[in-house]
Amino acid sequence: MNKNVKNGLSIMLSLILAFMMIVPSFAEESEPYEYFIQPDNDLYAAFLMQTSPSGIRNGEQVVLARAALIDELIAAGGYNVLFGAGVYHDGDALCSMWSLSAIGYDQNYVDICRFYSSVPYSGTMVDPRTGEILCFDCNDPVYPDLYGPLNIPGTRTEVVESPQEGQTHISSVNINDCLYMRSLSFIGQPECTFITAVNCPSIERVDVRKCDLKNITLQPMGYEQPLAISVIGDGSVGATFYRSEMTLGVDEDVPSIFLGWYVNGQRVSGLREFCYDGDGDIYACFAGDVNNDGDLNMNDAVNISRAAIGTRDVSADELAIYDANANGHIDVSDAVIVARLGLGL
Ligand SMILES: [Ca+2]
Ligand SMILES: [Ca+2]
Repeated sequence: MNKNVKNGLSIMLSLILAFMMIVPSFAEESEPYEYFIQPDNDLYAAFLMQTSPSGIRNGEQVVLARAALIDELIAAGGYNVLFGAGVYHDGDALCSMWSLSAIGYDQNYVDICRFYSSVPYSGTMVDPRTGEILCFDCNDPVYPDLYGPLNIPGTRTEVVESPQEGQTHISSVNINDCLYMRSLSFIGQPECTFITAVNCPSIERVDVRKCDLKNITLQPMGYEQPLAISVIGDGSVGATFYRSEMTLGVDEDVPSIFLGWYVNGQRVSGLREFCYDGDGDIYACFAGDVNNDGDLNMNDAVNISRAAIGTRDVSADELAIYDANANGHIDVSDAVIVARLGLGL
């Protein structure tokens, strides 16, 4: 081959190689920068963008809570607040609340989903005995109010830590298909009605209580099928799980009439708290067994139907037992709920 042709080919090859090496880096730069692996990035960003009824985004709530503490420290005087540490724009997926880990180079994920941020600062004090000036470092937490559902299914997250009791207006929690999740805790959030943690084979600890939970679906370590816990009538439930032991409970501040736990229309326990090792559907009933015979069946459904059409008198005290969907009145849909439970549907 002609030497000039060879040289030409070599130069072309070099140029192609150089181009191939450069193009991916251009491509990377042209993509929007994502700090977390997917789907974590999009799901946590979406949570931070949710707003309160007054239009404040969750990300802003974090920044406002931090700013309030910083103002307080400045007003008190004598403290050096380390501004900037962990403060990010609310629209960013990166937020000072989350605890982060990395897998490989630049593959960040939220390992602990927690609901507080913190403000680092330093100060000085005088030792009362020696008069010596001592320096100290502090890191005070702030607990922002947060709104809307927490939907993080399929993420790499390993732990969900509970907010402080009464801290948030979070309405539901979905951590389905979180294969690395080890622990879920969610306690005392009064707006939260629904928690689902299906296909979470690594979960060895669950503690969900004292919310307003109407439905809890769990499939933690060792469960081949999910366990679905639902409320009938006006009440709320909780569940705790550690390794193989599942305990179901009725929240304390619910009305005093608790009929019991029902499976396929039959009462399996009348205790407010009890250990349960089954899966499938179980119902915490505050309503339904209107003839008080321990079962939910067509007899109850017929009695509720009669009350709904006015051919059976129901006193004000009895209303709660008939009102299966807890909407404040008796109608045919209450009868349908009880009939379906009685038939195991
Ligand atoms: Ca009955
Ligand atoms: Ca009703």
